[in-house]
Amino acid sequence: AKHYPLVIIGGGAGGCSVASRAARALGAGKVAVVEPAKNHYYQPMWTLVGAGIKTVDQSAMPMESILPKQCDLHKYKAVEFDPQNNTVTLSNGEQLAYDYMVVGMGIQINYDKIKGLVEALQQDPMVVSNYNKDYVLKTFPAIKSFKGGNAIFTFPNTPIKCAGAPQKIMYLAEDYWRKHGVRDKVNISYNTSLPVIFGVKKYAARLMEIVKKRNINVNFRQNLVQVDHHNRKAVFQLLDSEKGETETYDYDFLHVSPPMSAPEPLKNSKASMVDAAGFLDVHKETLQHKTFPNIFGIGDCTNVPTSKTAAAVACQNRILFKNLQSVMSGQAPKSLYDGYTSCPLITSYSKCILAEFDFDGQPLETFPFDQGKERRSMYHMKKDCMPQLYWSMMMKGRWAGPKIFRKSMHLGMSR
Ligand code: FAD
Ligand code: UQ1
Repeated sequence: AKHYPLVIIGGGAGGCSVASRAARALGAGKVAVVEPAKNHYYQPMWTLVGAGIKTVDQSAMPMESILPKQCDLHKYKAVEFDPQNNTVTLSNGEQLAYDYMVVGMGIQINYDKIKGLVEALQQDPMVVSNYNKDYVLKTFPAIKSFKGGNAIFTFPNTPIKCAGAPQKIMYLAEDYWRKHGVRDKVNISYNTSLPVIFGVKKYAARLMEIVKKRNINVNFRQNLVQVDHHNRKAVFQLLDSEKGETETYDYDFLHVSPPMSAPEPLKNSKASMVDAAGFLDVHKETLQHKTFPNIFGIGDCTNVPTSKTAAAVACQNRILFKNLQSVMSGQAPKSLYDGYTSCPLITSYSKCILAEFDFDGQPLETFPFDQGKERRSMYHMKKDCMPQLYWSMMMKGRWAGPKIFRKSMHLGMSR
């Protein structure tokens, strides 16, 4: 097995930002990145792609061009972990040995868990989904060509990345239909597995006002289980029904947020590597593995109990790397993560609520005004500033989240 001081699994938001910091500190040939994908995608842009505001090409960069040159890129999947022997096996059969490993494999998307969905996504132009680089291309044409009827937006019965995304596209579509004279003919439903519209009280209250004002039906505890695109019917399991009842809706437009799970290679790994659900089992504050001190985890593939976002990864990458350096030099990890995460809840083609909060669901807002209000400034921040910040700072290992701004804008009075 080829040996590296540091092996990083995944070249996404977490893997790439950590790789950049590590390459700078350790130099050439010391860091391996295992990543099969041709492109790195800035997925937060896909909401805007679905609304026709950006193109998928704007969200993509060739993997080679974005990962630091000093890293060795292995263009294969990690398929098997052996943390007792500090090795990982790749899909070409090769093994890599490591002193330290960072796992940032993201979360797995499972469209195939919903009966009939893959066929519907492939064959029905009105069944769309922003959670995939190909299906997101269908969203705006469907919104544009929609002439009325039932429009349904779903939220699955699993943890997902960017818990706001299933409803952001709904607000954008609603705004589009209103501006183009079809809103009167559209009946909009948000069918969510959750018992609330959003996990943080402050923002949930504002969103409930918005859905009421804009005449959107919210159906709680309903989970999409089947799509019959021939008859344009969508079947939802009623999660609070003891008899396992379902409700069938006719749809004319359907945006699906798919069920997700821990990545297969983690789920299949030896028990001590992951928690019961298959997510990498790390300390939520230090991001160090609970059983294997030479392993760290970042982003969507870990069991850190916060909302899975790129904004969370922004904070985590610096904390992780500082702790990795401490452990490498024989010290205890000292840098602690507070759970910071953020969800820019776009509510129209010109407005956004910038939700920011911590492990306890307490708002942790950067700007010195109420971010629970819909604002044009926050829309432009999301649309124009964030992509820049992501590509030119975060991917270079030079962005650790907005904490420094939060502190200065609140005159040092914020956490
Ligand atoms: P990813 O960035 O997904 O990277 C994981 C990488 O691991 C991928 O490159 C993948 O190819 C690779 N990989 C997978 N399996 C293997 C394997 N077996 N071996 C090796 N490599 C592997 N976040 C926000 O902050 N704000 C938003 O507004 C926002 N909106 C979103 C909207 C949508 C539609 C989507 C889909 C996501 C959104 N997110 C948003 C979430 C954000 O994109 C993720 O939380 C973030 O990318 C997580 O980073 P990560 O490194 O954990 O995973
Ligand atoms: C952020 O840092 C980040 O990572 C680059 C995001 O991902 C796209 C975000 O959506 C947000 C909101 C932040 C937080 C940054 C500021 C300036 C509030």
